[in-house]
Amino acid sequence: MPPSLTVRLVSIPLLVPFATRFGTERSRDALILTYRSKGVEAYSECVTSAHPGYSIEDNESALRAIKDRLARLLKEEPSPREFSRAVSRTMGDRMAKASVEMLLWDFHCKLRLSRMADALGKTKGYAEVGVSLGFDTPDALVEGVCEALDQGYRRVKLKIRKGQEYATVKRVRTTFPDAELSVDANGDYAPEDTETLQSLDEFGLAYIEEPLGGGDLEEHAKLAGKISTPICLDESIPTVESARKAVEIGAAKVFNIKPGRMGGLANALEAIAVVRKGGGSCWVGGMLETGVGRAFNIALASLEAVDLPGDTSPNGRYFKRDIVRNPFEMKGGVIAPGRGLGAGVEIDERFLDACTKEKWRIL
Ligand code: OSB
Ligand code: MG
Repeated sequence: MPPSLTVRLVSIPLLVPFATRFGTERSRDALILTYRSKGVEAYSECVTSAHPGYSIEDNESALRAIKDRLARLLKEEPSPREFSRAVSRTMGDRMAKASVEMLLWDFHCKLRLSRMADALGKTKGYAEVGVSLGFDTPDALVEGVCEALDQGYRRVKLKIRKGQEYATVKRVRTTFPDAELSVDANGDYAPEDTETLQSLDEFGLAYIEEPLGGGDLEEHAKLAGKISTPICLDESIPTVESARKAVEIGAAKVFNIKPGRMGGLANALEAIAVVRKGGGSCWVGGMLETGVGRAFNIALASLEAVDLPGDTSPNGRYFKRDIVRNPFEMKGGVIAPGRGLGAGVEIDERFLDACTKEKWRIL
């Protein structure tokens, strides 16, 4: 059989809505890629969603990039690193590129009978897990944090927005004086808001993620000199070069590494190496992925070089039912990466079909 590439748009309801600065997600609407060749079935997920917000990319732009420009590169079955180099000559579509790159990791690992976590580097054999809580009422947040701590999560991250940050964090910190807490602003603040951000210094947060909008590394470096809470970057480090610059100028001490945001796992690995060499810390973030994308994040998060708990919750936190037959389980705040070949995902074909809104045969 000749190689084939299928892309599906799936929609899976979230157990609870996830509210951020970019809006409220009630379902995970994802592109799932399937590649079949040489007796192997490989899978990946594009981290885009139905609407731009976190990124300028969305499912439509990613689908077009895959169809019109990226799929044809699969014909040579390049290694993920060869693919990554080839697509680095063009700008943009980093999430779309990442989805094809991760498909190639899964494919080549399965061909070579290796596991993703081992192929990526030295794995600890487990990923430390934290959780990201969306906007909610103060009472609901306190309940959410309590539940997360009981479940063993090693860090709880609260989404914050301008005007509500102080009261929110104060309430949670007062209730949980010893919890490992962080906040994520998704760029809701400007340099003029420095005093507001300074007001959070009293809460002993592990870090504040993406405080300033616009992705300006110089402004983050200036802010880092004015607040005692360490800065963590997410949206403003879409490339290895931006991560390198952020390390060099002291824009952040902590780095949220998302392979989907950075154009793939090869770039994510390079960014992790740059960060650690420069004395920074890193963890692996998430984008509410289905079990497919989650498996890649967890494999990466299990590497020795990743030194902080990431946003890699078990599937069951987000989905009543997922499109995989082997969801991750968290024990003692850690998750073991997939044991199967490649990313180790076993697809629940029937549920995948039931969740599929549209399907395109691309190769
Ligand atoms: O900023 O880390 C973010 C979800 C969607 C888009 C951006 C972010 C997030 C999260 C959720 O914080 C992380 C997760 O997948 O659990
Ligand atoms: Mg973030």
